[in-house]
Amino acid sequence: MIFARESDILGNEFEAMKDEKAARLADVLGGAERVVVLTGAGISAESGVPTFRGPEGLWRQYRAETLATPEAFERDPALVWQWYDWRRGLISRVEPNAGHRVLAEWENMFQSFAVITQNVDGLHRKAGSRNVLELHGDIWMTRCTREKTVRQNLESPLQKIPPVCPDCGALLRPHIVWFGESLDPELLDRAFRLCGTSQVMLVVGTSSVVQPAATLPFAAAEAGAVIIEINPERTPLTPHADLFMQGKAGEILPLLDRALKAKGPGEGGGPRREKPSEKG
Ligand code: BJW
Repeated sequence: MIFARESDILGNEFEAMKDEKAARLADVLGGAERVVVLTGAGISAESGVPTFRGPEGLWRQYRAETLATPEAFERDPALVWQWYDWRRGLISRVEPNAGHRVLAEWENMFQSFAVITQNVDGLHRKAGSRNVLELHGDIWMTRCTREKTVRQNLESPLQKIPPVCPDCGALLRPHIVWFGESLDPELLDRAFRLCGTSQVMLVVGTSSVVQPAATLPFAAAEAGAVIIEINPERTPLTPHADLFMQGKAGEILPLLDRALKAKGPGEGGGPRREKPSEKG
């Protein structure tokens, strides 16, 4: 009994601490006009899409380097497509969660609001976000390996693996950025510009290890933005974040949303980046 009560108290204290942090974050956010969010696989975890590097990570079963490289595709396109076909099937059956929905709603609450995502699952757009930069591509798009034509392909499961171009018969590949490949330079440039002009940057559900996405929060911080990280685990970014909200995106973002709405409209002057009062 004593243990149960003690853990209750600890639980309540933890919740109170979270609420207090959420209120502080709402102050920061409420005063901002330009907000940018960087998301990773963690934001889709509560929708049922496995992350890459967590305990449930895809690459526990399938080695990343076996599947997500141009060399792997050259060696065995059917294997790589089987992996994507499986993921497309899984993604087609899931829905955006509360985290995606809050971010979609926030697009209407700030003068400038953008989501930069490393995810290829399309769940931000499905939740209603319109200003989304998909840095690593889109799992529903294919690219002809000969003509480079990019097309939407919603077929799931795929009739033919590996699929071929309807125009020229060459092999199609997923329109996704694999290891060792460059990101779309225009898109990346836009992402860096957004980070360089934002007052607040939220970094949600990413392990912050894959470049160049992992550099974006540093660019934002350099330009004076307040960096808020949301993740159940600490990451290489955590020591550099101004505020770290430890927890799941689908819980923390609605908590922040409630705190923001309880606070009412902000003055919009923009938060100032004091040298991190709290880290981690
Ligand atoms: C929750 C949660 C919940 C759980 N709520 N959170 C040496 C140094 C620097 C760079 C390099 C280097 N060697 C090579 C490179 C470059 C390489 C790189 O960064 N490698 C590192 C791994 C070292 N990068 C590239 O190759 C990029 N291209 C490039 O840089 O070109 C120039 C160049 C080339 C070569 C050498 C040098 C320069 C391209 C990167 C493309 C990444 N593509 C992938 C695969 C796409 C396949 C697909 O999706 O189908 O994109 S990799 C994979 O990682 C995927 C993801 O978008 C990306 C990021 O992962 P993410 O989103 O962070 O997921 P996880 O699983 O890692 O983390 C999930 C997080 O969520 C965890 O923190 C959890 O705690 C958390 N979480 N539940 C909130 N409920």
